[in-house]
Amino acid sequence: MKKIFLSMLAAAVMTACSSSTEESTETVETATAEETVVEESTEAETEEPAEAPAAQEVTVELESNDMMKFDKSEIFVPASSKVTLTLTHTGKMKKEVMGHNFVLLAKGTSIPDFAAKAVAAKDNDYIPEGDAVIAHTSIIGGGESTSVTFDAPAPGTYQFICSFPGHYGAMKGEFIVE
Ligand SMILES: [Cu+2]
Repeated sequence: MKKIFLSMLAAAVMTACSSSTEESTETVETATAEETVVEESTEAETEEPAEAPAAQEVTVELESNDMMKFDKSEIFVPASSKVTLTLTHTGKMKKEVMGHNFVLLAKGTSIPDFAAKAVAAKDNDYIPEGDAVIAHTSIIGGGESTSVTFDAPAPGTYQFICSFPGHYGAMKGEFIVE
């Protein structure tokens, strides 16, 4: 059974990499050792034809829920990287009631002051005007997800919150660029 699955994987890899038979063979050999390697190799090889990006691209998955919680209190990214953060709301409640966003605050921003201004910015996804925000997503409700891509700020420790009214006390964490 496992052999059949691996051959199917191998076939998929061969199809994906029809440009190079040698590379495909290598990937298949690795696959017998560890199946997860196959996925990574396939991704890496399908991305090869594209131009090499100047900045390292990293993806961050952040979950939120009906319990008013993020699933991470610390997020680490490398310096000078391009970050794509995907926020998912795993709950069921509507965004008007239990909406969440991800807001990365500039250094030196007072969270309570920012949150107080955010309450008045409902029409702008609870993002008040000004330069206190490095990046943010829109507000989402249960079952939804949203992404934002931004350049990592200078190395250091930053704070992120959900700026939905009343949420920042429970929904906050550190965003660390290293
Ligand atoms: Cu929230």
